[in-house]
Amino acid sequence: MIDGLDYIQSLGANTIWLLPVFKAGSYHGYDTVDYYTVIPDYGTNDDLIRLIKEVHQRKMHILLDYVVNHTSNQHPFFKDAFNNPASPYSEYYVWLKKDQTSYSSFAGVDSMPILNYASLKVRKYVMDVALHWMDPNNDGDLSDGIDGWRCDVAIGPPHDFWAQLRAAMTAKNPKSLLLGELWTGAKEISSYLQGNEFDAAFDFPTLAELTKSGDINGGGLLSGKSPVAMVDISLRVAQSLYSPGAHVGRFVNNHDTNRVMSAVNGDTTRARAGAVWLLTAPGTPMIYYGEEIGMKGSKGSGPIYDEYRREPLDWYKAETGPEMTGWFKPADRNNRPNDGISVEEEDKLSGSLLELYRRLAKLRLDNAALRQSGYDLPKLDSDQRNLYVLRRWDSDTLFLIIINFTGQPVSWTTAPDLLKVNDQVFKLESDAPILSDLMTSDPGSKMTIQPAGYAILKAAK
Ligand SMILES: [Ca+2]
Ligand SMILES: [Ca+2]
Repeated sequence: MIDGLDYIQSLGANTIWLLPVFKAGSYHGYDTVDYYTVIPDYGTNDDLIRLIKEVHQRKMHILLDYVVNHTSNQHPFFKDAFNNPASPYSEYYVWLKKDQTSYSSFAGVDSMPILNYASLKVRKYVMDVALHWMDPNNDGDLSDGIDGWRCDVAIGPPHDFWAQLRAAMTAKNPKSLLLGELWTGAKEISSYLQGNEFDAAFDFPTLAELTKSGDINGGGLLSGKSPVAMVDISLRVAQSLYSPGAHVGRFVNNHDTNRVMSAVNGDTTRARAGAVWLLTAPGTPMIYYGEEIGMKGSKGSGPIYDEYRREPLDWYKAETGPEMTGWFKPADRNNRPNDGISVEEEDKLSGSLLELYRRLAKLRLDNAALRQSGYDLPKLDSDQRNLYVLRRWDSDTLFLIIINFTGQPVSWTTAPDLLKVNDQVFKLESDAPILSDLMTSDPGSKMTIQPAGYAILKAAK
């Protein structure tokens, strides 16, 4: 990880979210056995602390994944309490039988018993772990501590617990971030973003409009299968419901969904359009490792499922090399050696997907108008209504991001109204886009945008 920080920074990222790193029962780590010890395959606790310090030296941030809804059934508390009503840890879990042989578990999976948040001891335990990793040697110097938590299954524990945890984290480090995996509807997500619980949440409802199903490829706006209006509505709902200070994570895939390159059935032009959507979107873009080089990954049909969407980052042309893990390499995996998809093959390659991610990230970092700023989805004339058009602006600059997710070419002329925001009037610096793909310019500032084509226009005062 430390050796990979240059690469991560080359994507414009300033924050790293690590999937679970604590000792667990399964390869994925979402069934914790020991919240105080790093998985030996990944390294030692000291290695993690070294990583945190290296990240901080670069003025970056690091979030760890916190599995708080449940533990592993191999966690010592559960092992002690199972079939043992006299155990001091009985109140930590939710028993369905008096003899404590039957219990509530996450998604009905026996290996993940749900923690009992009615217990004050559970709350204290979970908060102690959270605060520990924010300053592991407890000397008040936070440089060895993480910058926040991404909480798994955050709709599990009750609201008042999150408020309690947020308050405890603020007391320790007011700048720390509490990010929830609130995989639910916009209204319910907003109930956690009122200011005293989560600071940040992922926009799952918009993801659902972009790809329809995380498990089935070829659906949603990115594949040109659903109307742009659905994403428009989803972004508007988020804008109106979520408190203005909330950080809204935007993404086109994660470790629980098919990878975006597979979601668009391997159509590189559509993956590129998805990258433009992501890295110009309002909120905070999240890149799931490997999407930036176009790795594929679709849920398996059993008995192995998610591993296919979690293949190791393909660093090398040969799919093997120094420091690259090879923990999952079945014959029917989604990624191959010499398939043109690896960091090594794309790193210096003009026109690669990786290059596009870096260009878009740089554009975002270089322009405040593309980050925390005003945005809207303007109303368009009927012949252009099928285009995705986003405006982003600050006091100096206005960007128009135009993406054609449909299967037909669409022509575009910038209507003068689109260059007016409230009382401000902007002027296009040039009729030519600053970044585009699959687009032709005709005389008289008319453009034709092909399917999966896009254009980013920049205007100034
Ligand atoms: Ca410290
Ligand atoms: Ca490859």
